[in-house]
Amino acid sequence: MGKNILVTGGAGFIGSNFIRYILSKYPDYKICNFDLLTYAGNLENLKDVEDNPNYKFIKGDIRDEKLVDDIISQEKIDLIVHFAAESHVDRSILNPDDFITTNVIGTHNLLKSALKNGNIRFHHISTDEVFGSLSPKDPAFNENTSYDPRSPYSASKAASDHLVRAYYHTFNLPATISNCSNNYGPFQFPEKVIPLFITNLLEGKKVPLYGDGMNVRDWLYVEDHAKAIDVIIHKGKIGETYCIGGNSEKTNKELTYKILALTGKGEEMIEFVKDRPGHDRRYAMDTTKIKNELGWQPEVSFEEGLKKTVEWYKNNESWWKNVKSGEYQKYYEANYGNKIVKNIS
Ligand code: NAD
Ligand code: TDX
Repeated sequence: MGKNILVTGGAGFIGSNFIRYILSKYPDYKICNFDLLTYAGNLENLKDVEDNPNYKFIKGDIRDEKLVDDIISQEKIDLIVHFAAESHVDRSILNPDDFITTNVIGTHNLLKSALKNGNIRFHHISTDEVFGSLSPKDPAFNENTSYDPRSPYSASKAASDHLVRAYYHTFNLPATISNCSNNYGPFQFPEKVIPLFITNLLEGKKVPLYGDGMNVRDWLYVEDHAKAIDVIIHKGKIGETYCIGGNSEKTNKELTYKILALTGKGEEMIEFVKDRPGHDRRYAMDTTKIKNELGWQPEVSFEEGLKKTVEWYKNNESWWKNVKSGEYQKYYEANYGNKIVKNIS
């Protein structure tokens, strides 16, 4: 039997890659993409699927409780995959308000509506950042690591994770959570370090490396994340959390040198800048549980993924130039405004 999936935040980086993956793998699944189109939402990310009869886009805000409820009931949704969030740490330092309303209250609206409309299966997309910061020799985070968020972004994501668990334990909502490490790949907004550095270098600009450049992140190619979510929504155990990661820890300096090599630039393009306040030193994920219980592991190595990503940005200059100039925000008006299938009152 096919599924009728509500994807929130599907016009963003990971959500759009997930939608493309699911539509091509499951021809009998329907996807309703519900997204506010904030600065991070871009319908150009889904140009190739917008005419697919199994795909529908609805513009709206997960903070709008009535709209969320109307869509979930009218679209006869039987699975919610919840990506929508404010996702950039630096923005959460400058202005945390939207992080609290979208990530916490928006998630709560979805949970309430999932419960009310027949206890709908709910998968919540979260991050490794909820676990805090590791020292160089600490063991990697796993599903039993205590929460210790340290930025407004990670604190808001932690709060949303707690609410999902509360709805499972208190109301038996059939929910799962995944906490994933840093993603990279096509269609990532060039505020995040990898696309920012690639596009800066392609434009002949310097790259701003924070602090001493020795902070460590674990990198996962975005399609591997989509595959992990696919196994969790099909085989994951209700009430469980799964840690997802690339087993690929790199210092930011190491990462920068790799990007310099792939773009043919030298180290004079690095500019060391003031550190991010509260900058988490290291993230790392232990992915034993999802590997042993669900048979998932990353397929794309960091070297291969980064090479593909640099190639993608080289070949899709108009996409990122539109994003950097702000032009992309006109795409919805020009191409999509009258294509919304249903107006929800
Ligand atoms: P993104 O910023 O690229 O996309 C977020 C999407 O959510 C955008 O399309 C935006 O328009 C939409 N959105 C924001 N506020 C909304 C609202 N109030 N109502 C409806 N839609 C709204 O983010 P991403 O990098 O694709 O991340 C997706 C999810 O994955 C987030 O929950 C994030 O916390 C999580 N995550 C991201 C990473 C990463 O490395 N990018 C890693 C682990 C987890
Ligand atoms: O200009 C920069 N210079 C720099 O040195 C930027 C934007 C970042 N950095 C550093 C900070 C981090 O150590 O690079 C590292 C990665 O930074 P981001 O791309 O901002 O990602 P991060 O803060 O690690 O958070 C990301 O991973 C987990 C996503 O943005 C989150 O949504 C996700 O939950």
